[in-house]
Amino acid sequence: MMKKLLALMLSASMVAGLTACGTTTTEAPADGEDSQQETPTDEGGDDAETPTDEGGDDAEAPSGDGSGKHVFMFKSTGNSFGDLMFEGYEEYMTALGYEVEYDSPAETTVAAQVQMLDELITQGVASIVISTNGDTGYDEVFQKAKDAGIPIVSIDSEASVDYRLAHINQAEVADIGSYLVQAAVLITLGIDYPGDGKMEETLSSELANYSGDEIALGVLSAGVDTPVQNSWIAAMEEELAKDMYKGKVSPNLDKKYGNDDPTESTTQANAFVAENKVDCIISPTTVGIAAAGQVLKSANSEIKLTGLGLPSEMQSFMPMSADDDAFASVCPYMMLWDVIHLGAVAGAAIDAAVKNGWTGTDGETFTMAAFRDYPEEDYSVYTQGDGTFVLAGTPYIFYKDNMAEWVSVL
Ligand code: RAM
Repeated sequence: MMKKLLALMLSASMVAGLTACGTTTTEAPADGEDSQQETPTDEGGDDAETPTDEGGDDAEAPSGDGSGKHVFMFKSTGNSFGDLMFEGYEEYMTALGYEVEYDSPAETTVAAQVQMLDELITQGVASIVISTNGDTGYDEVFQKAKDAGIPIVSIDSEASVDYRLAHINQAEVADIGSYLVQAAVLITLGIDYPGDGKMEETLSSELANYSGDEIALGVLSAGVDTPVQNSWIAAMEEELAKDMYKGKVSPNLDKKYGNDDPTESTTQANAFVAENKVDCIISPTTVGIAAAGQVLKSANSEIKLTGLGLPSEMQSFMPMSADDDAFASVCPYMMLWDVIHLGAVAGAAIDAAVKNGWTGTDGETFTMAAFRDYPEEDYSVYTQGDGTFVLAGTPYIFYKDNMAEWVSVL
């Protein structure tokens, strides 16, 4: 089940990495050599060249001309992660001639998103891509969209399976949970990133010889109800239930919630420092990890940090060169995925829905045109639990060997 974690180098190796990591749900491109492919912009808006014309197998007749406003809604404004997803979505969609709009509420709440959605649906938008703030509370407004024939695709944080066509999954939830715990324990043990695919085996042999105090991990999350962070925390708890951790690492995560707000996240990170009960904080949110980085650095704390972060926001808290001592920084290594590409995949799904009748049903496929360094690729819909998903990528590890390359990208 475990997919490979990649310490990713830019351009050619990005394509090669994705090819190597093709999964049963995402078809790998036929060949990986075409790292210089142009973005959809360069193909022009000519219908004959759009990915939709290559068709999914069971695509129906085009359901519309795609005119109107295509909305991308993140959890709230002021979050670079959302901005970067929108950057990818916008670039992909505008290259195909669509009109797009970035609409996110100021507050990271369900109510704020619902109110904004209601207004947009009344205006008659053409489609919605959304990262939600909660599991419940959207039924009425999503039903209104459904009645109006407005397709909904969720990204980053899931929307209800009853109303979305599919969820664009950044990477496997179980993998993210496992990697974060493994990284946090390795970091607590003072072990540098051991290399792609080597975290679990390194950890298992290190823990077998470990006889020190039980290691305690903290989590600085986003909102208490945020679907995506909660799914990752559940996956972390499953990882901690594995035999290799028994008696060595506490199965109980000390959880605090900063609500994806820099000030609240700083308060919660300060609480970790004041309580001084955990060895390492895992922050599965770009807002939380950056706030914790600042707090731990300023306090000169012995508590270490890992999680999901944007290289551009973490450069003061991470090693920036292969010669650096990773443990001189509060966060020796961390993870994320290509957020810009993720947003573009949502654009390709919307394009397929609008032009080609793609409904996000199990087994359906859509073709995404070449985008930046990524060659043209087919994405297949798969089912997990009650819902359908499209897998956009693989988690990447950011560490001293590649941080300098990535700070200007993500
Ligand atoms: C934050 C958001 C988002 C999450 C990323 C990693 O910016 O909470 O939901 O996926 O971090």
